[in-house]
Amino acid sequence: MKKTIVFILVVLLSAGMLFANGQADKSGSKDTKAEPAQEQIVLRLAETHPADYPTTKGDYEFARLVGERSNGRIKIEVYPGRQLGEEKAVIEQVQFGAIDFTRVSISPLSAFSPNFDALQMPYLYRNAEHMWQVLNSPIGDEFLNSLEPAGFVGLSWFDSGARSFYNSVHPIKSVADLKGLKIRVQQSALMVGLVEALGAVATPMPFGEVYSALQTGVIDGAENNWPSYYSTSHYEVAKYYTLDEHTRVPEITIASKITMDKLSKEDQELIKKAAKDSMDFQIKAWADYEKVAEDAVRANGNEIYELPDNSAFQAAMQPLYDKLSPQLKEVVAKIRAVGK
Ligand code: GTR
Repeated sequence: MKKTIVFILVVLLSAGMLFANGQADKSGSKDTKAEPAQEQIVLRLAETHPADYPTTKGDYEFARLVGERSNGRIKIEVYPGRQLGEEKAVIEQVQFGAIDFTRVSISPLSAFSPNFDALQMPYLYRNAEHMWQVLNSPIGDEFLNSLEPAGFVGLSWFDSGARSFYNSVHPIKSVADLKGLKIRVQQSALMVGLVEALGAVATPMPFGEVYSALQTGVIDGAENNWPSYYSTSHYEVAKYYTLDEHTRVPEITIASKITMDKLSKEDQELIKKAAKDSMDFQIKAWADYEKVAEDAVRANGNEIYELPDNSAFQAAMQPLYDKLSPQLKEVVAKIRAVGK
């Protein structure tokens, strides 16, 4: 009896295998003879952060969704850790189609599309929720679409928390404490103006050069969110961190317009949707890592100063608002009105 069952099982299993092989052969011959397989499209995405950083995790999720929804026909290769260059140089390459996608901070992007300054003004948002209300409103989409004349297709937003100052000289407890400090900023005119408005000396510099500049004393400090302060190890060489939260600067994923124009309308839509659908994943990864970073920096014994009141910082930055063009002033007013 047992033997008979085993025999039947073996027969069934081999039949199953034959069937599976048959299927493979069938689809194989279908691909190669009747209808040639569609060619795989391989696209590259540049990311400044390392592979385990939350924005990079968001990039991988975007790539995964595109791969899954196109049945592997469109492959997005993510290059983390500045392998394809520093942000400004990467944006230039995306502009002329040498790199297909990048995830960047909107600060360096504003050199290519100056309206983006309106989205990263100091103390613009009441809190994180307000920023997300804006980005998820038609205003957010208008910003994404506004990149086309500069040669980009804006795809999606990622979280980047709030940026604050850190330095290796002394705790910053008031605007006066910033006076004369050499502070690294992203390659953005607005960020230069922001640091100068506080009486410090702005030093624009690519992200990857900041650690050694801090270590060798070329600069006294920089500004960033918890995850970047931690993941870059800047916290090891600049131990004073003041939570002034001067800006919330959204991260953005952009595509080269040259790349997108070569794709079918359906593929363009698939990519746009996948990018938007990767946002929740990144926002969750961000929240998790922000906590990990803060805990690690505090455990390291860094001196963290929580400003009881940031009104003096806010007042010092008013000249930046006064300098905005009438159009951007209007956009700022629209942003402020969201959720009120
Ligand atoms: C980070 C941001 C990076 C880069 C960096 C910088 O917060 O995620 O894309 O812009 O700041 O300060 O250069």
